[in-house]
Amino acid sequence: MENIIKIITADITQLDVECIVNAANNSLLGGGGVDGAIHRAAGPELLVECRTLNGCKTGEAKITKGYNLKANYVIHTVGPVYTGAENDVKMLRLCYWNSLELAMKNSIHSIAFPAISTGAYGYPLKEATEIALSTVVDWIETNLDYKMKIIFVCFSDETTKVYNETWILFQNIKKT
Ligand code: AR6
Repeated sequence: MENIIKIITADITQLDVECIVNAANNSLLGGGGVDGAIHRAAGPELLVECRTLNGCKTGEAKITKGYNLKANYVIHTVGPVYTGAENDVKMLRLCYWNSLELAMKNSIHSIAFPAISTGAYGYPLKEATEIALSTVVDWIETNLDYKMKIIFVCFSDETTKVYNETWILFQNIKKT
């Protein structure tokens, strides 16, 4: 599992992978945070294509080209605005799951995720990280015949620390 999943500190817009995931909003017409950074780096054509998609429901995912990005594709997914309700978990899980399904459907074999919902949408980082890691591991185990390299891109050392700690914890739980 270690060579399939990687945790790094980076700006997701600079990555040389087939596909990066955008933590977007329901309009898919851009915003702040990682969404704003992706639109700036991809250039205005990304917004033109996004306008044709008729938005995106929370937990769902839609794909566009990457334009000026090194990545060929952007998968836009919409995380939940954190409320503390049980449905948040379900929605955040769906973001990772549906992004991976869509990537596979498009024959993509490398994908980079930001920490969806943990910025403007207020999801507590530790909880969101547990959901991100467990969902991706479940997906890999469900699709063992499909080769997918998954990179978790943390935007700060603090986030990376939480991801690494959660990953170690997770490995220990799996072993017992
Ligand atoms: N590379 C990687 N991660 C980043 C980058 C980057 N360039 N920039 C920020 N992050 P957020 P959300 C991290 O707020 O919580 C937008 O306005 C950031 O540090 O981007 O899902 C949308 O349009 C945090 O850990 O997304 C929506 O309205 C993580 O990305 C709303 O924000 C997510 O933070 C979505 O909120």
